[in-house]
Amino acid sequence: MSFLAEPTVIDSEKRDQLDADITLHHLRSRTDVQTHTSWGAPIMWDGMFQADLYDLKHKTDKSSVALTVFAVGRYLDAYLGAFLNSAEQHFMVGLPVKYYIFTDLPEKVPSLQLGPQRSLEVIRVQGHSRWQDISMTRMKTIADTIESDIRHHSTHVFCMDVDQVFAWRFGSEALSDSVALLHAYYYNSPKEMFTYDRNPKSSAFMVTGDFYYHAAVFGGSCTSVKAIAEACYRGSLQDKDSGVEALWHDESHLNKYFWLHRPSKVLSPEYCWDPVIGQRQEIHVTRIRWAPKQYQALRPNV
Ligand code: 5GW
Ligand code: MN
Repeated sequence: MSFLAEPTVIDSEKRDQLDADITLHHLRSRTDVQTHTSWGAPIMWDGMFQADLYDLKHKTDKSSVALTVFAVGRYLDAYLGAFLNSAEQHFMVGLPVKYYIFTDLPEKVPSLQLGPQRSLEVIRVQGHSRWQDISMTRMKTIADTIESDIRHHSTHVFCMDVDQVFAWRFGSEALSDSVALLHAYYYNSPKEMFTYDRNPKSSAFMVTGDFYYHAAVFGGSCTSVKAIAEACYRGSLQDKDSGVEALWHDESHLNKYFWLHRPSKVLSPEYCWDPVIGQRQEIHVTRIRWAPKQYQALRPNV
């Protein structure tokens, strides 16, 4: 209808200008690191983007973000409070955010003072005695929840491990159709070092790839993340039938998926850094930090 046409035109012009500004900024920046993949996806490093331009773009686009996290068994007490409190400070501030907490202990989810336009939903899941089974059903749970709930509330989804803490802006510059994270231990390594699944019997089997991605953070549009989660779940089901299990479980399947369907945006290891590695010249900020591992104390016997 004609009375709608005019504002739409202005909006799309504004949006094109914003996209142009954002791209221009990318071109000017960082010469010490790789800022684009061979297929043209940006690799996000501090200094190569202007945060307020992304925020303006995503507010104009009415982007909203779901954050899914599993806190099963002892991981809840150990990590969830610090994860959520720090997410309130740093994750997608200024955009609507909905947390989805999957746990076998809903009554133990810490209460939290949420900022405006931020909400939290707790969803009960079964605790399995074998982590491999939790891990496998995690992808199915994510896909099912995107279909039944998330896609009605949010335009984008991030899926994260709980054993980490936000320490700096993790903002709208991280949003894209499909988003993968460079693993802090492999972003600098020669490809031969990547720990892909090398078992030809596994559906996650691969020989070469682009990068080694870390499964602790991935995301994208609802449609893309649902497809990612479904493919990983299918892969692990197929492996179960073949009597094998991928070397790094979800992470192996995720790496296979992103090899076949390359991500539209890649996050530098700033977005999930292990402080144990120490100082590196190219790491100017650490946006998420791994919490210290406490495998002995926290994991069920596997
Ligand atoms: C993980 C490994 C062995 C046994 C149990 C678990 C486990 C993982 C668990 O008992 N409870 C749980 O909530 N998780 C979820 O899976 C957490 O969100 C956790 O961050 C994620 C991946 O497991 P991590 O963090 O132990 O795996 P790594 O690869 O980061 O060491
Ligand atoms: Mn973890």
